[in-house]
Amino acid sequence: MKITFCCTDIKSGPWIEGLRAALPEAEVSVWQPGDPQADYALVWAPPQQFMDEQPGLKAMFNLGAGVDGLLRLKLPAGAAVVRIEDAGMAVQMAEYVCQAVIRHFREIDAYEAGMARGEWGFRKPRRRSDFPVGVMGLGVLGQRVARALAHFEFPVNGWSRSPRELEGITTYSGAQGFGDFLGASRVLVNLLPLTPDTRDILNADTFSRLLPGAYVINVARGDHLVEQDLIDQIDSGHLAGATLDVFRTEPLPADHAFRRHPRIKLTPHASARTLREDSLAQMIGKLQALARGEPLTGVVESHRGY
Ligand code: NDP
Ligand code: OXD
Repeated sequence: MKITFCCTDIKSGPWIEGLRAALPEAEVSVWQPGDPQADYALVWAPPQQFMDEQPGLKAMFNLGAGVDGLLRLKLPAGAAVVRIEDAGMAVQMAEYVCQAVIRHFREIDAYEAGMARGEWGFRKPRRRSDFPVGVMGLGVLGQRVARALAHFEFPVNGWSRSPRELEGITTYSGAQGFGDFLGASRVLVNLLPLTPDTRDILNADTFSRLLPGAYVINVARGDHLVEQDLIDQIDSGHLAGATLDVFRTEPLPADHAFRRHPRIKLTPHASARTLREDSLAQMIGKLQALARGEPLTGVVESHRGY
C-alpha cells in the first residue's frame, strides 16, 4: 500500500513516523510534484496540482473534521473523502463552548473589570432559564456540545438537517424548524459544516429572530458569518456580544474591526485542535479496515457537502 502525505502548514515528520510504525508494510512519503501514483493520501489544504497528479487515489483522509476546503477542489473521481470523527476534538469543543456560554451568563467580564478597578461587589444572579442555548448542527461535535451544556442545566435547543432525537435537548430540523429554533434561543452556537446551504447563515435575519440580548458563538467556519451584520446588531443592542474562533480571512488581519470591538471575544481557530496521536490512530484503523474490505464511517457525501 502506498500512502502519500500532502498537508499545508503541518509538520510531516511525526505523522510519517506514526504511519510507518503502525503500517510497516506500507510505503509512506511526503508528496512531491511528479511523484508516482499513491493508493491513499493524508491531506490538509492540498493544492489542485496534487489532485490532478493523483487521479487513482482510492481514499483521502482529511486532517480535520470540516471538508469545505477539500470539496472546493476538483477531486479524483474514485477517491472517498474521509474526515476526522471526534478523535479528541469533541471534548475540546465542549470545553470551549461551555466556557464561552458560562463566561457570558455569569458576567465574568464585568466581575473581572470591577476587580481591576479595585471594586468588590455582586451582580444580581441571572436565571439559567432565561439563557436557552441553541446549537446549530447536531453532528459529532454539536451533540457533544449540546450534552455538555445540558449538564450545566442550560435549556438546550438543537437544529439539524434531518430530524434527531436527543435526550434532554429540544430538537428542530430543516428550513421549517429554523424559525422556531431561533425564536427559542438566546445563545446561538454554530457547529454546522460549511456548505452552499449554510454559507452566510449567521446574518441579520437570523440574528433578528433570536431572543433579545442574544449572544453568538461561531466555532464552525468564518464564511458562515456575515461580519458587518454581527457588528451592526451588537452596536444596535439586539445582540449582547459574540465569541468567534473562525474567520473569513485566517489569520484574522491585524486591523480587522473585530479585533478592537469591546463586545467580541476572539481566538485563533483554536477551539478544537486536531490531536495527532488520536487522529493517526483513527486513520490507521480505517486504513486497516479498507485493506480488509470493510466499510468506513466518516465518509463524506459530496452531494451534501459534508
Ligand atoms: P458532522 O458532519 O458530524 O455534523 C454536521 C451537523 O450539521 C449534522 O447534524 C447535520 O445535520 C447538520 N447540518 C448540515 N447541513 C445542515 C443544514 N443545511 N441545515 C441544518 N443542519 C445541517 O460535523 P462535525 O460535528 O464533526 O463538525 C461540524 C463543523 O465544525 C465542521 O464541519 C467544521 O467546519 C467545524 N470545526 C471547527 C473546528 C474549530 O477548531 N473551530 C474544529 C473542528 C470542526 P444531519 O444530522 O441531519 O446530518
Ligand atoms: C477542522 C478544523 O475542521 O480544524 O477540523 O477546523
